[in-house]
Amino acid sequence: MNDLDQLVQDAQADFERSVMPADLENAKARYLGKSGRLTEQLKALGTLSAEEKKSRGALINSAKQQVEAALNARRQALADAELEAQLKAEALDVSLPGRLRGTGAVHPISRTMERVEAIFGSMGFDVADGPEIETDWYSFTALNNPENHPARSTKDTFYVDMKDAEGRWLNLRPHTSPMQIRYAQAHAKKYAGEASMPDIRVIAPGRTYRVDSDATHSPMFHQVEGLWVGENVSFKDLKVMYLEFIQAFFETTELKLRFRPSYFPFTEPSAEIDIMFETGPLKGRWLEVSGSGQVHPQVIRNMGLDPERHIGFAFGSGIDRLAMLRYGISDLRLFFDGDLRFLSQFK
Ligand code: 2NM
Repeated sequence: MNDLDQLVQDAQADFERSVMPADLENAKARYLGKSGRLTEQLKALGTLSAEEKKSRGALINSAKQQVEAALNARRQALADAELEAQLKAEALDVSLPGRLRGTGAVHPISRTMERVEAIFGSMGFDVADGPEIETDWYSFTALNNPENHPARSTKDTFYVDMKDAEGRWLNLRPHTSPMQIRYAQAHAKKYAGEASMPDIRVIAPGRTYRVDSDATHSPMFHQVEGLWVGENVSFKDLKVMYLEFIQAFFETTELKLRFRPSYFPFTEPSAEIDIMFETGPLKGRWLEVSGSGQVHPQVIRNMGLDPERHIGFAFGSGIDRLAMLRYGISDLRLFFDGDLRFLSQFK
């Protein structure tokens, strides 16, 4: 084998060994670069006679063409391999089933709220909602709370850094009663001067706020309050109506209701409502589910009504507690943690 054949063979082997494009370019330089082996051969031509130059030149040219051909072939092979790898990495199997978008669910508190609204709706109650940031008058004064009542303190109630028209700090409503007052006022105004007024029958569900936080208290919680005021509404109506509600809510008639004397500034007399299941996992224990009472004459007056003529009752229940009882949940905080392992059980 002559020296040029050997050179071509070396170049071909060198190129073949190059795996990365940069290796190949380095290999190329060893043959075709400024001081590459082929270039050196061409430079050496200068020392030959014209006759020898011609024949040797032809041989070198042929070798150069073979080296360049090998180089181009290898370049193409590397480019092909790279494209192949890229296509493989980006492979898309169009026959795979699509990824489904997860279906959401209504939060258990919202579901409970909707349930409560549907039941009271079926009994002729309107549903009212309104501001969560309230004035001192609606949250406390209208509800017959004395000036120095502890509920007004910052230990119990959240305040907003803004004052109302009377110069008193706005609060995050600690109950939905302000909405009952607003609703009753609007109703009284609408029928003012008329010979008679239809009964006020309304529930106010919604978010409420108190400075309190543990397994059974959340600083933001949910309440539903109910109000029924007319010319001939009695405690008996409250009892019948609440029994109807609680039986519908828990989908059982196998429970007992108990009214236990209590105190609220806005009702007189006042009572706690307890229930006891006669069957099921909660069987045999009295459970407090609501506060209630006959609306205090001063509160009736604050609604814009005459307590000599209008009388009624009100109640307030914790929606979160009703939801806990209904779904068997022991820690209230689960409702507000946003943990999908908990929430997706309510689909
Ligand atoms: C309760 C307990 C008893 C109540 C009173 C009123 C209003 F607007 F008539 F004054 N609304 N809700 C009430 C009565 C709330 O919650 C424990």
